[in-house]
Amino acid sequence: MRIQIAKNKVFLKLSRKKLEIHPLWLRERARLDNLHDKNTDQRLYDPSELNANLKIKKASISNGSLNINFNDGIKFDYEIKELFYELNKSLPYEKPILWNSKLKHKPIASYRENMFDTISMYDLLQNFYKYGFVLIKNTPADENFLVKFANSIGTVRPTNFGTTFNVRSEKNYNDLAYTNYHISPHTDNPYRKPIPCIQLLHCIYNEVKGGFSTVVDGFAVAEYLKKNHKDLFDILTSTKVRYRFVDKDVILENWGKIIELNENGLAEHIRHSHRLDYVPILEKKKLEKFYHARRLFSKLCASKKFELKFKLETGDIMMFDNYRTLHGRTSFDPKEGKRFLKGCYIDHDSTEGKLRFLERKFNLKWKK
Ligand SMILES: O=C(O)CCC(=O)C(=O)O
Ligand SMILES: [Fe+2]
Repeated sequence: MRIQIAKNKVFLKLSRKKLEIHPLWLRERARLDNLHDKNTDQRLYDPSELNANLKIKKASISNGSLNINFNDGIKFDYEIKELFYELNKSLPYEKPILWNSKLKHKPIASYRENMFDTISMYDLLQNFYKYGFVLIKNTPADENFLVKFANSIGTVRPTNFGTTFNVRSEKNYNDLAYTNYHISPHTDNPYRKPIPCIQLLHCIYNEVKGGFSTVVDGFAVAEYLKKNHKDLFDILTSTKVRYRFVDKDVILENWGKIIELNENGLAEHIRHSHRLDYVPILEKKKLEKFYHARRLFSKLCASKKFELKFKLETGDIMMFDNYRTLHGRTSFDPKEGKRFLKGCYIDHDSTEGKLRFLERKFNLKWKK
């Protein structure tokens, strides 16, 4: 990337193309005190009201900054690196590393008091984005701790299950999570609008013999399907399924694909909850294929190849991306002892916002 100036025009030279930078693009990035609020850095004017024919009167480059003199009297020195930062990366985290049950080292962090604004938290969050989950060991096994932890990253998102929810075997339950049943890999709450992004489960007690936790990289399963069963992959990426939750107080419903792709054809959102999904009525042949695809998807998720199984211990927090990682648990016998997890949700802007904050605080850049 290079900046060139010719006849009061500014050009950005990239490896394969050269483009002229629009004067308005520069002008609306001029952060002068009378144009931007000091506390918030927000604009104090509407850039749509700038003169549409704004011109650059004079441009020069010195010591990594681009100095522009506009014909409306505004002068500004732009730090070139900062001005084009989105060309290098727009997200503060690395690309996902797809994994299966052979994953050698689970992403694990050890909790320390006051770790929230430290490099350890930055590493923890990078791991969360790389693997779609992270285990935090040695946290205080106190029922109120989870909210404190989650709110130190971002903001807890309450649902009709409450600010937090109690995962333990109950007599009166409105979700199978609150039983002792085996629950195969699923994503949580695909019936909500919006669907909770990140789930945290904090182990207070796990005294039973069973009650193992499972996690699966949904993006890895999607990739496997794409490579080996493209027709089945295609049906899961194109059929919208209805998800529904019912209890005595509310009926929640939302539609979506089991594998949702982004504009680059990569999986960006997995929805799978075999206990509350309803595919709409379709041609029998199409349903035949859909059922084949869903059967295989479920089977792969619960297979030795993809499913990671381990036991949460008192004081562990498992934090996972509910748009990527499926989770479940094996059944347990509540007579053997207590099994009690505290759960809550946060959104992706919590983790992303925290990463950007830590990046700014420590002047960090993830290695490409
Ligand atoms: O009991 C568990 O380990 C997980 C239960 C579950 O699926 C949930 O709380 O969302
Ligand atoms: Fe769940």
